[in-house]
Amino acid sequence: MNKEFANSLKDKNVLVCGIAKSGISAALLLRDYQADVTVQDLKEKEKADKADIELLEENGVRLYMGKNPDDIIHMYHLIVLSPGIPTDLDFIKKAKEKGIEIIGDVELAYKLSDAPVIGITGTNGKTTTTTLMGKIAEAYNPKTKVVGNIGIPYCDQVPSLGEDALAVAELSSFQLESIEEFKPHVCAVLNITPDHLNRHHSLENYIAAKERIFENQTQEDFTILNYNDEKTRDMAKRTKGKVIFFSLMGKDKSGVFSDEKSIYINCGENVQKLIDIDELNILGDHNVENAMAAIACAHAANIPMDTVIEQLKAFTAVEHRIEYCGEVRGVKYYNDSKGTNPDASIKAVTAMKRPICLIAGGYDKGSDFDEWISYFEGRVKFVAVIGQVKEKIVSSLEKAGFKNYECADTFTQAIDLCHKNAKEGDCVLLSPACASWDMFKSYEERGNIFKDYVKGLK
Ligand code: UMA
Repeated sequence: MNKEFANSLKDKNVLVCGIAKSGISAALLLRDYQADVTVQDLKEKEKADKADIELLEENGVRLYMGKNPDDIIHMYHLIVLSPGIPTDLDFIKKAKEKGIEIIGDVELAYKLSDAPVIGITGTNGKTTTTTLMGKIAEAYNPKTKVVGNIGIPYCDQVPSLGEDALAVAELSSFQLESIEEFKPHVCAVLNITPDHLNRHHSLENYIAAKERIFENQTQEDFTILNYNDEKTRDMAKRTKGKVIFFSLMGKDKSGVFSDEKSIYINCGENVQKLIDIDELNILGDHNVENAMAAIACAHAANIPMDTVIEQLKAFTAVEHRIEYCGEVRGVKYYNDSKGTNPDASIKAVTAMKRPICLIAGGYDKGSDFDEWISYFEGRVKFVAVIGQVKEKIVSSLEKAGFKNYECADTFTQAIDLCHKNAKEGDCVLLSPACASWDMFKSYEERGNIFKDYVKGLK
């Protein structure tokens, strides 16, 4: 804990931006330290969740709603940003010029807690790896808390994060963009492919945000990197932490690596076989990588390999990530609502063992869809296209000569189209390659609606 920071909060004027999960959690934590807190949100008070507003008001939090806080920022000494607030907004630039401290919710939680952190980032696989790592860590230390982008605000768990606890944090580029002192003892960068380019403006900026995960590490700390991904391999040159690589089909047999059959570790002088790949209950090469990343993190955190192996064998798919939802008339249905970018969706498309009727589209994050479509041949037989990005996907499909698609006006209409086009032995896969924010609150909501609808088809 940064005691000086904690002590400075009493009666300090703090502005928290964003009144959703992270902002509410940060505001309440700041109230515990007797800060004078205002929360701000672009949405009007009438449109906000009533219970949220009541909770904040009961706790003495002031509200500023319906616009950006440009007119009031001069009143604050500290601004705490929710992850969804773009850091290049005018009021943030203005606040920086005035020398006002600006941090994100992850930095706030880190400053106010004592537990060591295992931090996991990357474009894809974060949620699966974090969940698996959480199970492994919890089996070793019951005081483990899983936090972050996974849907549990870090600030929520601060009261339980004493010295003897352990935080396993899923971290997005949005969250890492606004850290200061945040220093995970162990961190992993799983892979990098273009994502969130509308927020970060360039791939370089996106990578720079991700790399901040090891910015404060020293030689006492560990950086786990994917050897097969050129961009993460290159990060080894820039971290001060001790590097452990993980590698699918690792040729040099060092770090954590696999061959066709098994996963091994070699972090000393000898190679130890840990588990056969067919003993894992998660599908696809990308999940072998996720398992290897968690093994490397566990090794760095001194967790015995027996515990790791036991948890690896028990672990099953994470909700919304190539989640099997059942069979209707010989057609299998899979929910991969967490496939929110082209690369994640490629992982799902290539993991399927049957011809695919695919539901794709959603909020436009500035992604390019050409490479994603190049994986369709011999795999995807029909696409139902939805959402704000519809026209962009259609033009990529046409360019690739893929004709068997239809556009749908609603999400359930897209499911119906796939249901109609699928034959016995096929599968229907929701793996949109896009965020959900144009039609849904979150990818969880999209995935749950899909699962409920599929139940109805049965
Ligand atoms: N808002 C403004 N001004 C703006 C933008 C947003 O006032 O310019 C307001 C919105 O009106 C809304 C609030 O900010 O009321 C939303 O804040 P938020 O987007 O930070 O939402 P939270 O519910 O706090 O969720 C955030 C993460 N969301 C994002 O990063 C977009 C959640 O990640 C995370 O689980 C949660 O904190 C807890 O840590 C979700 C996500 O989609 C899963 N992440 C992206 C991803 O994985 O690709 C990065």
